[in-house]
Amino acid sequence: MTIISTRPIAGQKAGTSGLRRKTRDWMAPHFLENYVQSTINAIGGAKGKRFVVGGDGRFYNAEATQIILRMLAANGASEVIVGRDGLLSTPAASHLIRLNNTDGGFILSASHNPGGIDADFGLKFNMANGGPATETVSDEIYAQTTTLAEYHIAQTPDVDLSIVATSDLAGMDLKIVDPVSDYAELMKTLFDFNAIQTLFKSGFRMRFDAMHAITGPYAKTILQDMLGAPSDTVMNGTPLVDFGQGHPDPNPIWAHELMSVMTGPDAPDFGAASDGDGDRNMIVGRGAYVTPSDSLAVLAAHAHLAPAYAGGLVGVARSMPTSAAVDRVAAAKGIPAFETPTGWKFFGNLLDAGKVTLCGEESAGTGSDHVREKDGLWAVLLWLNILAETKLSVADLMAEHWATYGRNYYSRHDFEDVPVDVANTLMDDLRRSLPTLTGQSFAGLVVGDADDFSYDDPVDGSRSVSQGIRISFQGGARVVFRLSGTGTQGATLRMYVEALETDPDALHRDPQHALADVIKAAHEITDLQRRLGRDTPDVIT
Ligand code: VG1
Ligand code: CO
Repeated sequence: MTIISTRPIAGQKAGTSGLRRKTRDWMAPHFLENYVQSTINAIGGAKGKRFVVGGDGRFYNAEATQIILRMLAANGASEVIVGRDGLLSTPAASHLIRLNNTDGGFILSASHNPGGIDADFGLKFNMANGGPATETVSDEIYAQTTTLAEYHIAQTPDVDLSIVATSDLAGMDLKIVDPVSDYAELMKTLFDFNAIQTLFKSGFRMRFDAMHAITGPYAKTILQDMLGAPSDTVMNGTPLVDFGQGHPDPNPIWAHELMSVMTGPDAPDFGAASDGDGDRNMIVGRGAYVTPSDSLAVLAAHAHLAPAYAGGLVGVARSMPTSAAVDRVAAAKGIPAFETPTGWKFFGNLLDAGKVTLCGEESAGTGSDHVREKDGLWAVLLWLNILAETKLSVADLMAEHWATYGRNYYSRHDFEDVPVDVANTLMDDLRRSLPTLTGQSFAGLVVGDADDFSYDDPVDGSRSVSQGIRISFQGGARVVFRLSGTGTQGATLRMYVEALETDPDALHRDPQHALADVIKAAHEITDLQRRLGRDTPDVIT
């Protein structure tokens, strides 16, 4: 055991989901060690505590896992449960923390960000409830990084993590577990596996794009081995350290390989994709892409068809930029709908307090109270369970949903790699203009209300401010602006547009056309073209 002197490294402040930086930054002397020790200090030390460790398998996952294990041992942890080869999807890690009643877990992931030595790496700490560190704990971790003077590490050789076994690392119990099996067992308790098996037996075909990331082994085990889907169901199913040079973000742009299968001749009935760490999902039917906000609403409307949710939902929650489609379902069911800031850490308290069963975000994250993270494969299985019960196609299910609740046309436009000062000035100016926006007209739309979203947590009373600017127009349309908190280069401006349509003859339009006026108004309000020097987004979801 040695104590290494170190100095604070500037800027180790977590964003929306843990700390994400360029991989080479993490590989620089003391960078990872400082952050891990600061996390340990922030939670009052590791002595006698038990943790889960695992990551999405990206470049540096293996090396970083070894360092974290040696540091936990040197800080006196009594036991670490680690996924074989240092691998765990984010939802599987959340489940293992809860299943084993550990004190928390370290998840090595930069999620949907690309992987590789010249790409991104990340680390986040999850707490004993299995959920991401709250804002309060995240702030404490950051405070620790600014004063850190030393860290503890065991000087031991690398552990062989390739075999499921129990061993000892410098006095700490080390349990290497299969990354998939406990998670797969949990899924079996939530869904009607027989009904889904019957669906596949009847000739129902699906493609699951693991995008060369962590869900490959999970999807193969659950969909193909347990549920009997054909062996060509999972595509890009072998995790690679650079995700095959791809961008493991499940949206129509980055999952274009799946999209072309689903819109091509002889398309399967159902398509899905997941992200780098397995917590996101994209859902697409034959020729029918499902917007994540709509997916959340459909799941809320039909969750009772799956055994775990047969008793109904106690409530639902969505992040603020997510469309209000799920609110309409909640209203019809007479259950509460909560609106939180972006990021899963805000759902944890609501789930722990039993106020909500289902939650989701427009960025393709959906989850329930079965873990404390969003969960990609879980969402896919709930969809399959619903399709098995309703016997409807995805397109028909969507048509039925919109006919019942109306359609919240929705789209997110991302402007990436914007100079940080340009992005900040745009947001500051917008914020300053808020008091005068109401009543003004842009592209023919009159502003009804405009504010900078802040959230008062109904469980612990904490307040989070400046969580995105929302501007609603008379007639129900709205636009939201916020800056991404997961990027590692420049700023990403996210513009979220939404408009409710209830006219039965106008439910099947192209969202970009249906939203054209709102998009135009949003550009006018921010003077976007002049400020960014362009008006075409990099990514449209
Ligand atoms: C993005 C998404 C947000 C999500 C977060 C982490 O954050 O918008 O909804 O919770 O990523 O997801 P931001 O700050 O870039 O908008 V993951 O799957 O990247 O851990
Ligand atoms: Co993710």
